[in-house]
Amino acid sequence: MRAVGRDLSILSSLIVVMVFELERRALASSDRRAWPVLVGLVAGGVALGGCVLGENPDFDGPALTSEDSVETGGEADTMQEGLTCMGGTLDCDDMPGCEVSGDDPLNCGSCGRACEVGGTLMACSAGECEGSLEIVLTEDTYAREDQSMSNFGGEPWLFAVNGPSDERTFIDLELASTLPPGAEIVGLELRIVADSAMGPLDLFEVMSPWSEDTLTWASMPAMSYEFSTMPLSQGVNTIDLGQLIPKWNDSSFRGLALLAPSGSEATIHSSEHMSQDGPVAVVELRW
Ligand SMILES: [Ca+2]
Ligand SMILES: [Ca+2]
Repeated sequence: MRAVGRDLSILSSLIVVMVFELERRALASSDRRAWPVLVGLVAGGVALGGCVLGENPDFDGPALTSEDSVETGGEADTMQEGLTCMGGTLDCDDMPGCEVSGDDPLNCGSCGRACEVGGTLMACSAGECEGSLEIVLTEDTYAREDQSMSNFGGEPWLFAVNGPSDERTFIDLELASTLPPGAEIVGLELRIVADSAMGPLDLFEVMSPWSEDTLTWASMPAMSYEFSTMPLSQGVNTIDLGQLIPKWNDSSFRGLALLAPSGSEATIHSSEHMSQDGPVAVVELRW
């Protein structure tokens, strides 16, 4: 295209020279036969001039073509020409043109950057991956006051009871191993299934390490203040934990404790329950 543009430029220049020469002769000789030729050459020169490909003064490379402009929304593509794709589009192959759209989940923000987590392809918007992920929480147990040395980490239920003998549920929110590197958590919910529920539950942050295999009433981890109270009903319950999102950079944060206030009690499916509907974290991500 560069050669064609140069040839057209030379042809255009020749026509201009011829026009000036004929104009000079016509004016000098008053030869009327020269006027139609003159008018034709002027028209041809203008027409050819409109087709001559212009050079970009900011760009030391070949002229842009109208085809390039249409394809890329105003700018020609291709890195070898030193130009960038516009509107979030990307040039990911060897062919001219920015062929990848700005919301391609296989090339999100850069070529080959896929919005994939655990085999699931998420959405891409304006160069950022985003989507919702359900993470099964496998570390859960409860502690029972009247059996203070017993561990219940392998049982199919979690209990929260306020009575003569209290019971407290612990659920770890360990998400880091599942999240893509650099992912920002923008939404967080806990989903649990209750076989029975009477009254609300109080939510506490757990602030020291624990394991479902060893936790007992006598060795309960440290808990912070009660940060929320959730209503609970029989069946599926979803609790907004958005206020815990800043805790993900806090290394002392070790999950949730569910305590029953006076008069409340709940029976919840654990991760060991045979119906496989134990606690789940629903995480809204962006990265
Ligand atoms: Ca391309
Ligand atoms: Ca468990």
